[in-house]
Amino acid sequence: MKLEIAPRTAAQALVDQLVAEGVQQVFCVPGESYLAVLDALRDSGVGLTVCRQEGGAAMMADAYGKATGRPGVCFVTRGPGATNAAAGVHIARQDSTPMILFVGQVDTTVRDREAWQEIDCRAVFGSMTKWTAEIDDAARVTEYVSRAFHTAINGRPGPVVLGLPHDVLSRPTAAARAPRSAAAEPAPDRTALEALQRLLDRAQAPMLLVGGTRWDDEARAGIRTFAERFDVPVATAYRRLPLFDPLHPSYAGDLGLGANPRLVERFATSDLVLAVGARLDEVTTQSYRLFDARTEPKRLVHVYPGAEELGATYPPALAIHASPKGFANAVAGLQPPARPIWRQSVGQAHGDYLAWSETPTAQPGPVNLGELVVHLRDVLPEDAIICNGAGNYAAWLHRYYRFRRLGAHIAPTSASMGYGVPAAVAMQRLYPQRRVVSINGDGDFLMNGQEFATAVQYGLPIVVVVLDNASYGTIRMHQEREFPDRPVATDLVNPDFAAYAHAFGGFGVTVERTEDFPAAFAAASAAATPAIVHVKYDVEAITPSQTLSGVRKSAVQVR
Ligand SMILES: Cc1ncc(C[n+]2csc(CCOP(=O)(O)OP(=O)(O)O)c2C)c(N)n1
Repeated sequence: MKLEIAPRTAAQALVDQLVAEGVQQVFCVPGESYLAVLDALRDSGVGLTVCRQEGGAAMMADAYGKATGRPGVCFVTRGPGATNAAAGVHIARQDSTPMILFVGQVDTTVRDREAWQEIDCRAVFGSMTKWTAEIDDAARVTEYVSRAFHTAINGRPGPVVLGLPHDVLSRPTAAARAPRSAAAEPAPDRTALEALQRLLDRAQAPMLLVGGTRWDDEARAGIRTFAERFDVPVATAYRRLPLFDPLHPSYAGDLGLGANPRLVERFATSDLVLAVGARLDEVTTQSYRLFDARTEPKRLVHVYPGAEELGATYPPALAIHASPKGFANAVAGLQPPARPIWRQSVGQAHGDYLAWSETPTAQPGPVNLGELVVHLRDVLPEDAIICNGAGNYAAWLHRYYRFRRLGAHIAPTSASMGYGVPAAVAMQRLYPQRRVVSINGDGDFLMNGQEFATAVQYGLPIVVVVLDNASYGTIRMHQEREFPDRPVATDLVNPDFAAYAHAFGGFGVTVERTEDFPAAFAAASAAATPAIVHVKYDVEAITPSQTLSGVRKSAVQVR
């Protein structure tokens, strides 16, 4: 008997392919341009989070991609929706996050007339994505969606944008489901492993640097074993802290903004840097000063899953095209020297890290952000997820918090403000049982604070900490360095953030002294609703190691 299969529309085929790809949750702001997809999503079983601004929706998709390693999916309408979403696409690009942004587009019949809200997706997103296209033929919808998934997850992961012309979405299609995509795991070949063994045999002071995406527990454990067998100190790249357990005796710290000078010095004197998965971005390389591109590449081994990135920042002594997992499995066959001469440096490196991160520095004013972070470190469970955006406040978090599990920290390496609230919403949607904490500056928070309404709508008990110094503090710091005593455009007059939480239907509390934070945080955590802890602190406390007036004074002295 021949089975009659009712023809699906292109929109239904698209959603069916999302199901085939195992998508659990998509993020959107609705638009009349893609109603057929929304209708198909309604009964699909795929979770749907409706957001208040497309920038927030796209950041949620990025956070989903960071946490799961599978593409975060976001749907927005054309012109104004797509341009709002661009903020999240740029993050996914810089952060190597797999993500797919679907843009409801004008009818194919009116295209290129600059029809209402029409946007040229290829021109607008071309430089930010791995691939941008439009699906003009209903018969090929599955092919396009499947390719989008393969492109987003393979090599160096990143964002894909697919335009969905309105008229195509309602057309019938016979397109069959494609199999679920899986990323290829490139592994080093024998020649590369032999060359690496020779370099390790000759090394006097090797260092391991881990970063980038495409990590899972297996790859992380494999690299930990390698570090233990070779007794190599391990550092994490900027905002990739959870890639290595900070309390493991091989951990040496992170190469972020305001990195431990002793760690930077350790890299400067290392004769073999094995960078695994890290793109060697500007922050991690300490403004490209970690290596001298002309003289020092002989000490760099760059291991990266995307072949096109090898040699892109520095010409390495040895380039290995491998994913973290492919590399971690292969190096199990390498032999450490019988008695590595660098052994004692591991203990020193970990000691330097502990000394740097254990006890907060003294701060001006009644609130010490370091003490707040240490409190969170003490009370939060290991599987808590911390989300944040950008601002100097994050320096305390990076330095004093201890991210002990993969995925425990979700934050943009592109240092885009406004990320902490949407990311927390996405994480709590994905992991209802885990504690999710969003840490924000005051400027940072209001860039996407509207997504607090999304948290209320879905009953997500996220705890949002707003660190309010009434300033775009980071920029004020740079101002004092470059134009001392001439602040401009950096003072902020803020709302009462606790009242903001109440107005949205959440819980809110204000803190003005370090000693009041534990009770306020506990009350916020106990609330059945999303909560905001509004912390007011002195802008003088501008970094863990410098005051604002100290920055100004040094700048004046230099002049
Ligand atoms: C979307 C975006 N816009 C602008 C910037 C530039 N920028 C970096 S930090 C910063 C100020 C952050 O202020 P706040 O959130 O209050 O944190 P603070 O620096 O005071 O700790 C700005 C404007 C950015 N990184 N991202």
